[in-house]
Amino acid sequence: MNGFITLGEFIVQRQADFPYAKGELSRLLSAIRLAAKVMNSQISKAGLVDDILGSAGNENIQGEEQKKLDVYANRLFINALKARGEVCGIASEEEEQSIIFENEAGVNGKYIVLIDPIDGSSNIEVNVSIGTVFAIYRRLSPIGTPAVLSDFLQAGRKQVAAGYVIFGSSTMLVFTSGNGVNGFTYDPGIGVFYLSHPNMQVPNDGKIYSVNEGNHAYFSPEVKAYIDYCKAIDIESNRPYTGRYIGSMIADLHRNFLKGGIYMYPASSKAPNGKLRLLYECNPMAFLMEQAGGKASDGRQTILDIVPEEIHERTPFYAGSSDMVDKLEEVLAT
Ligand code: P6P
Repeated sequence: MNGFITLGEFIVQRQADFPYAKGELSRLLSAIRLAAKVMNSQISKAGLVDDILGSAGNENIQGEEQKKLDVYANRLFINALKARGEVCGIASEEEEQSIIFENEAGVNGKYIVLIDPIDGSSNIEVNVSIGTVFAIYRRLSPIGTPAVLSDFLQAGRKQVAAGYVIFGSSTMLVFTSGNGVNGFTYDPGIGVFYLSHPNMQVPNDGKIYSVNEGNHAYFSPEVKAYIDYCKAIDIESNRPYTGRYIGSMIADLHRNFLKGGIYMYPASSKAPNGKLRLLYECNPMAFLMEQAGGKASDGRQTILDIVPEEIHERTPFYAGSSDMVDKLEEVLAT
């Protein structure tokens, strides 16, 4: 373990890394840390507590069945962030409209948070890793006024921090504030996140590709060509690659951070803009990827340069080892 540095100590030590922050950003991250601990406690006994398993009986804005865990996690993270008073507004996958905090602390909050409270929530029923993804921006509108839509629709390049919590064989919080990526593993016996993966770097190349091949018939010829490339025999370029698709983006991407590889959720005739949401899934993961030496693309351009037009917009998404994303873009351009 790297010298038993806790997440809290790390934030204090690296306070200077947080642009313009005089402790606000660290208080924001501590709210996420607290919510992650509560989530860990609930998820680790999911089979025993029936108030977080199964359907919530309604659909979210995406038209997807909302799980009880989605609803639980959404309220938990929103309440934890609101209580810290640094946030003027939150956009969540589970909320049709963005949430604007109009109390005194809210209108004076300097930060906007976009969050997918639980990505891959249906996996909890089969004990597969799930996770939370968040992106943090400084507001554009004047402090002292309620946040407005343009505060939320900033390009990913403007993020001041981003991260994810993966609830897997262990619970980890991985985040960046623009100075590299660091991973912290949770010790539930002590209730502390310890620095376990300092300065995470994505291998430039890899042997693993992740895509739902059940959608193959709906992919474009170019996407099919890249998948065929991954499966073709070529000893010199280490192919065929290994196929791994967990059905949980965070778990697939976490593996890419550590072992290299490419995760793909392409556009298809079924999903012309892909499935994943730009603001609170793709942008934070793209920021982390680039900070760790990887790449994230929509197939033509880097994800972080896309200027959003609406909160819940989707984008095709390819992320992982830079050489693999480069090759994908080359094949898609043919
Ligand atoms: P499909 C989970 O719903 C998610 O957003 C990602 O975590 C995951 O990679 C993908 O969708 C799975 O979608 O269509 O392959 O089942």
